[in-house]
Amino acid sequence: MRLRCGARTLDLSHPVVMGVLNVTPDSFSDGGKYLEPEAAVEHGLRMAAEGAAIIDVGGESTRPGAAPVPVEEELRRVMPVIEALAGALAGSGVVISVDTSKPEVIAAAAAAGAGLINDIRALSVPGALEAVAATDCAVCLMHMQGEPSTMQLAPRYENVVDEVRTFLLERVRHCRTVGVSADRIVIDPGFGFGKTLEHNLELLRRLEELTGTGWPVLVGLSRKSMIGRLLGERPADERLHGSVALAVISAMKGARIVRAHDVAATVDALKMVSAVQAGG
Ligand code: 9MG
Repeated sequence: MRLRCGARTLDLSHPVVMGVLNVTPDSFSDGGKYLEPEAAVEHGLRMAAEGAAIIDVGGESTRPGAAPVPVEEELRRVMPVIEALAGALAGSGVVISVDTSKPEVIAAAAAAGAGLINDIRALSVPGALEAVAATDCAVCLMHMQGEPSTMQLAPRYENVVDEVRTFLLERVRHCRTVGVSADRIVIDPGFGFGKTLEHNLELLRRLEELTGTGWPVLVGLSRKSMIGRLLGERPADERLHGSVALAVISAMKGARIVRAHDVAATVDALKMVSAVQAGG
């Protein structure tokens, strides 16, 4: 399984890590830490050295309750970081991803060397689908019920796995209709995005129903509140072991990309999964 990300191609025959780089003042676990471009680039390069295959640069917090950011501000936050990382990581094989829903940011990031568009709104913003189609970037289509500002108020599903899968396959169909080739598409159930703890656990328990579709699956569970709750309301900076455990469970169930804050630990854990899977 290979994912075409602009000039680079990712080998997904074994699970890989996407390192989180939030250039925001208010993300839930690292908000404000990497707001200065120099600090953000240094952290991105550290995650690449630790083995991340993808660095995901985001300029708008997606935590529950987060407010939207104007396009000019999002561009001001992410573009210097993407430009610097694209230069520093040229030839390394590491893919730069941009976590955005805005067509203007998609176009600018792709022109600056990003190879993956990570969209929590699955290209539903007007113009986003066309913006991706005009590039040769890969795209991650994520499921979310509602919007970050309100999504955790009262999430409801009849059958969370069926509804998430149906939604994602429909978004894949839209992508294919505008000419995005199959080797550029990844799907993601969107853990914590308009889902209760029970919904998240059900999605994880039945993850094979998504990985079995044949589309590469990305999961983002790192440091999320479900881990805090399962460990007795642990704060975000004490969720490493829980995060690594869920990364391993996801990869064993076929996830190909694991979005993580703690790259070195997650890379080591996924190497264990690859070793076990290679023998099967
Ligand atoms: C930006 N972001 C935060 N959590 C995420 C998740 O679970 N998946 C993806 N694709 N992006 C996420």
